[in-house]
Amino acid sequence: MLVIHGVTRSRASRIIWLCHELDLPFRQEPVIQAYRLANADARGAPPNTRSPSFLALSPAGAIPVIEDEGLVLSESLAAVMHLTRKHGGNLAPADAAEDALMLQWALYAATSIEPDALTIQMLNRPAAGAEDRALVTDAIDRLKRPLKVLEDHLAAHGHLVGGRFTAADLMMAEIVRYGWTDNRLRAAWPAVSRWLDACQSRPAFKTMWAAREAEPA
Ligand SMILES: N[C@@H](CCC(=O)N[C@@H](CS)C(=O)NCC(=O)O)C(=O)O
Repeated sequence: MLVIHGVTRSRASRIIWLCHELDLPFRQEPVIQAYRLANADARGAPPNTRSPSFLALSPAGAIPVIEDEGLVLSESLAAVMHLTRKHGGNLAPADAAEDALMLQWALYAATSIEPDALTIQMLNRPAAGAEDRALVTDAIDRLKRPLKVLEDHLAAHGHLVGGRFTAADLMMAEIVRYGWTDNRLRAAWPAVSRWLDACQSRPAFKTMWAAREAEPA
């Protein structure tokens, strides 16, 4: 059976959402981010990204990691593409061109959107000081260019690839979600907001989200 190493409050959420979309059984090993623990190296600490057993599996020391029939794979988007291609169906690329487009959108999300979207999620707190608020505003400004690309594409096509919900939408939605914790983005990009709401109304997303919410913050 597929094993997913990583708590749901991590980028493992992408893979877990996909598994629910595909009705794919999996076992989850709840490895937690070391930085979330007071002492990750203490005897008796829960399995975490600095645990020797986890580092033996994945020297990069980051979750998620999957084990699939002997294949050990890190990088959440690689795992989503691998499982999508392997199990097929409507979320998978129908041909080489769709495969290339899905990869294009995944890489665009990871390189042009994720770093600033994460900054927004991590620093946008009610108690944020002036410095953090300025960093969030800078991140919102930098996102204008890639979000305009996304807005125009979604306004014209409704989805990223093939006129239907695919793994490309799933990967992008999980990255855009980080930024949408700031209402300025929701107000500025209506087509992206409508598309994100539709992605998050899918039963498979809701199943993943319920599991995520059940974990300690
Ligand atoms: N690009 C990687 C990023 C992995 C990553 O940074 N994971 C975070 C959690 S979402 C992590 O494990 N952080 C803990 C650490 O680096 O110790 C992916 O998409 O899988």
